[in-house]
Amino acid sequence: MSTIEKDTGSGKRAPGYAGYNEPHTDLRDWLERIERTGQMKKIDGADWNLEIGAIAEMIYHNSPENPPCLLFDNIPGYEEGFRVLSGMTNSPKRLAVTLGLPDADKGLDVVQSYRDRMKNFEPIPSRTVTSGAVLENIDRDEDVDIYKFPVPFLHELDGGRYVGTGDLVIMKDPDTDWVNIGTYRVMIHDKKTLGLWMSPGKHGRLIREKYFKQGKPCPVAISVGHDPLLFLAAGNEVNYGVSEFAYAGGHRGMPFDIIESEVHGLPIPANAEIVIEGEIREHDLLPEGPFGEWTGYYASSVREDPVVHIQRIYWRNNPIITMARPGRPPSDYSLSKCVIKSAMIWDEVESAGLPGVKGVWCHEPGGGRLFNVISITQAYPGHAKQAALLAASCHAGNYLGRWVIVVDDDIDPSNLWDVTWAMATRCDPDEDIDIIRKAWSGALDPRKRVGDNFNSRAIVDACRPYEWKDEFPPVAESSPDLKQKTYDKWKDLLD
Ligand SMILES: Cc1cc2nc3c(=O)[nH]c(=O)nc-3n(C[C@H](O)[C@H](O)[C@H](O)COP(=O)(O)O)c2cc1C
Ligand SMILES: [Mn+2]
Repeated sequence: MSTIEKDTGSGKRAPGYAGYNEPHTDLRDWLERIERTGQMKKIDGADWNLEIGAIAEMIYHNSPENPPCLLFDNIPGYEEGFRVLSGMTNSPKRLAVTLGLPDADKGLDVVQSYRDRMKNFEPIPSRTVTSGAVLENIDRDEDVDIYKFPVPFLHELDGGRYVGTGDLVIMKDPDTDWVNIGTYRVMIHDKKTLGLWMSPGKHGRLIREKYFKQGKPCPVAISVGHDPLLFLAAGNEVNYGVSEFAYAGGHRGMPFDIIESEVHGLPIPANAEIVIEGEIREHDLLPEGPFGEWTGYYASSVREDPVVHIQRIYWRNNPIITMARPGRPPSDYSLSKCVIKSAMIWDEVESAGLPGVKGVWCHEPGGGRLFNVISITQAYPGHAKQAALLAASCHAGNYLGRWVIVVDDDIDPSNLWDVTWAMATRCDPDEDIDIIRKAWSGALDPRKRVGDNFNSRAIVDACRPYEWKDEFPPVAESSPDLKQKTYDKWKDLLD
């Protein structure tokens, strides 16, 4: 195992948490580092049928500041070593390790250092190699049996076992060869057939539509166990046309190694744990869902969806499924979602020219999408509205949003006390709330009926009105100076 290593001199990475200056090589190396920091809990003997899901839910609902990740082993009915990992990136400390950022106690610390990195960020394309641990075992055609792996049945009302939750769905655009990776849920229909649900507008769905239009099946590779850094890139909105491999490589400071898959030549991570390769055929349909989702509901109806026919399964010895169990928040990835989402929105609004951003936070009760707050130092008339509109409509903030709230820079956007106080006192609903109609939503929106993929957005200006902000009543709170003096005198009482 690596110990404290010298800086690679790339200049791109801050010294990572726990003394590592070099990126982890794969999920196993990452797990060793996490274990060393006391951030992992091993659980033996939990059943794939509902127990793994309920344990993860109950641990993450307790929501300590820095919860551990959970490594399930000795799953009844499966060989020792066939494991499931939950909550891989769901703490500020593990996010710091994963991204190679300085140690962090709070989500907003990670947002800040991610933001700093993005100022000089360059994507690094993947590198093709010919060997890697993922090739240790290859099941072909008739030997394929997805039930070989301890796939959890996660929530009581689910329509099946979901092998893909914290997954990477890898596809190639037939026109440009752009490789997209998205995290989309994957349900087992039978040992060789899977359901794959991609909401309209998601890049994987757009790519699938191109193949279908050309009358061709859509090739797909699905990694269901891998480096958590790839999961962070795949599960959040990287811009159209940018490969998530390159985006994750940019954060890593070096390329990800990929191997071309046997049947379709798709790039699969060389050190992935389990990768499924197959094709989606337009007219082979089976009912997909329901599935307990991140909004906290079983919102999408059961639909007939094109299935994935599995042609290969590549897997490492003693493979690990990386699971991300959605459900009523907090879930085993909701904090991670909020942090990355906040950082991406911050980056995008600044790239679009917005000055004066002090912080962005996408709150966990809104699953990192439905209740987002941006704080700014107001500098000109209309600045707050510009911030709200950009945060609501940039790529990272657009899909299935609901509330965007702009606050002044004395308000901590991650503190719901602060935010509700600002909404309660600085916002006049008639003057300060606008509604955007017919925005991008989807089947998971619990407030919309089946088939209605639009929703509306409330744009809330909870800043002091710019035109009379200097006359706004002063805040009734002791000054920092008075607080300091009082503290110095009354230290024993106040500590
Ligand atoms: C754990 C997890 C599960 C997700 N499941 C789905 C899903 O089933 N379908 C979907 O359309 N998006 C899902 N998403 C959201 C997409 O991964 C996200 O929008 C991502 O940007 C999609 O990649 P794309 O932008 O390349 O389309 C999920 C995200 C996470 C983190
Ligand atoms: Mn994409």
